[in-house]
Amino acid sequence: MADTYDFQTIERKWQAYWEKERIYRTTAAPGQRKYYCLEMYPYPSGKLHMGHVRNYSIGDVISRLRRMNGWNVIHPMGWDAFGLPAENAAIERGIHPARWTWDNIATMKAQMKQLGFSYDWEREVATCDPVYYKWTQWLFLLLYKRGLAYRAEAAVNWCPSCATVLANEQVKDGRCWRCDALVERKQLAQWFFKITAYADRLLEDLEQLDGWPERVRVMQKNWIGRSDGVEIDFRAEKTGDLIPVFTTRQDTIYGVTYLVLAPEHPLVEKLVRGTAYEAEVLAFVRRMAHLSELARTEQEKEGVFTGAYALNPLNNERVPIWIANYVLMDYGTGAVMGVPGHDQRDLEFARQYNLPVRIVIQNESRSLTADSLTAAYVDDGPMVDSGPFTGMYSREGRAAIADYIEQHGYGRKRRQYRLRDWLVSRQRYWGAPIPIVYCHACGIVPVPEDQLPVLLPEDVEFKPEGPSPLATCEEFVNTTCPQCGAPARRETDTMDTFVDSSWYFLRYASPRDERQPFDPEKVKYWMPVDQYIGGIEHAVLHLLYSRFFTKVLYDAGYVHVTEPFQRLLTQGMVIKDGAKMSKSKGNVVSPEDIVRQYGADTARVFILFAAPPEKDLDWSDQGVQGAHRFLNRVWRLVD
Ligand code: ANZ
Ligand code: ZN
Repeated sequence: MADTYDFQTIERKWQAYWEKERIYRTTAAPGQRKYYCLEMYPYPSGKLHMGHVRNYSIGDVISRLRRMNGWNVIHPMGWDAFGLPAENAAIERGIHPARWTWDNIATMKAQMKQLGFSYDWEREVATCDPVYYKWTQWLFLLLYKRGLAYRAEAAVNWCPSCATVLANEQVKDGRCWRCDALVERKQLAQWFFKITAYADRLLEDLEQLDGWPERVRVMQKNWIGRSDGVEIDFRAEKTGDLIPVFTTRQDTIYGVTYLVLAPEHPLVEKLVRGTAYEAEVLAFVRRMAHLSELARTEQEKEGVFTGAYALNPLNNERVPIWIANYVLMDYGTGAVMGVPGHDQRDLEFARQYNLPVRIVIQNESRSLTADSLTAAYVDDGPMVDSGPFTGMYSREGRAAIADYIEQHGYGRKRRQYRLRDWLVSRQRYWGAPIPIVYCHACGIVPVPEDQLPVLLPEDVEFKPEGPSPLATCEEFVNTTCPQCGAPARRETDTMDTFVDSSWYFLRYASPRDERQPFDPEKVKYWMPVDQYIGGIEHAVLHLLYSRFFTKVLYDAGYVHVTEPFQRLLTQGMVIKDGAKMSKSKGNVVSPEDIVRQYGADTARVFILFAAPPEKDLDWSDQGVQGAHRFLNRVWRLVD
């Protein structure tokens, strides 16, 4: 009897057998209970890292258990294959993005097979494959037809290092999610998906998702950021223009001591035109125009007085109008009422510029005075110095003042969201071309469905700077208008790769279908995903976008579910020496080495037993050896 088992021979033998017998192949079997186990597909970056191994080991063990319990389990895998790194490889090393991507896919697929994951490889998809992105383009057209895709000029997030725009969800603390560069603001015409039309449903349906971690639900809720408040019409004293402000704290209206407009507010120019304040105000506006939202709101509060005044509709009081960095144009109305007694940002601003502070809500346990106030009092309490509302409790005051304002025509109740429409165009080559043509006579013309896919031309030039290779590829750009036949130009932006991943879980149901994105009958059998497993970093990106797409497809009658993922497991990180295992930290343990030295089962057993799946896992070489010894003991016992 040997005392260590020959894992190499065993693994090779059985993996070959599984492949030959196609034992992980699944087919829809109406009547048999199904289980859809899905792990987030990887970006084909080159090699699997330990984070992948953990994610996929968890999914694999769930799939295997379900199969053993008699469920018809679909367990597919694919590739999130469009994206910038491929393009950078082309620029830096002269390898075509397609070549680079497909090579990486081959390597990573071989690694997955070595690890013994039980995927049905016959369902494999790669989003960069024309047979896949044809349907991504079809979905773009579906959204366009339904009024959910539109082109607009807007101040957008621009990553100077990736040389492309980003969606709001892709800006983390003012930086690019991919490369960490500071994001700038630019005024550009771009394509958007109207995810805001689904804000209420995306919010309300979170309640059904009781198989999701509470943390992710809270993150989505905050990201959608619904708030109920009032828009109150102040009036500019000289020009007579209405200045609506959005507030959730109308109970503090008697505490307003100034008004603040965002630097881009359309009234700013008119208010200062021809006055002594004009030059200084416009200089401030110009300076702010270049700063990102983060740079503006995280910096010290800064502003200038416009010289103009506005009237508070409730008490006719005259308050100065300022502009400041901390008010954003794209939230609410781009104007706020300054209440330094009860809003911290306003208090900081008021102290800086010597604006009056007024207490209109009292702290019941400790009486507040305006002069000694060091932190704004933001809680509820009895209202003071508030005209006819004095003595009311602020919570009731909010409702009473909102009604009063509507009754007197001083404003209106309003629901406001933080969520913005999803910016989906990217000025890059390696993505699905947006299927749109611009014609002089017809304007924006969608490419007819029977002309899909709009193929990415292969023979283009990759340069480190300047416009995307598509924009300079004449054969691609020049086309004819599908409507009138006149010479026309193609859209040269490609789609955000998050569009590709917003529907891949549906494509797995019928991955080779050439007539439709997915077979509704198959989707009916397999969907929803019963268990989804992936990283928390997608809490408001992929997971929100996929929910949005599913709802659109539901409304269009293509799917029967309104939510794609029944249960979600967000696995913890793999940590080594106190830091996340990553190339940049130089603390990487390669899955290949572990497999070579100890075998796939050791790698998987260690990863599954070293920590509960949701918790971070501390990598330990002794732990790996321990797992290996344990497997040997099992083997000896059975042998
Ligand atoms: C007066 C006030 C008094 C406020 C007070 C708060 C406390 P949420 O809950 O996130 O919707 N606000 C409105 N528009 C803004 C903008 N464009 N840029 C920056 N701040 C803006 O927040 C609503 C509150 O955010 C509003 O209520 C407004 O400040 C501010 F004691 O109005 B409040
Ligand atoms: Zn970037």
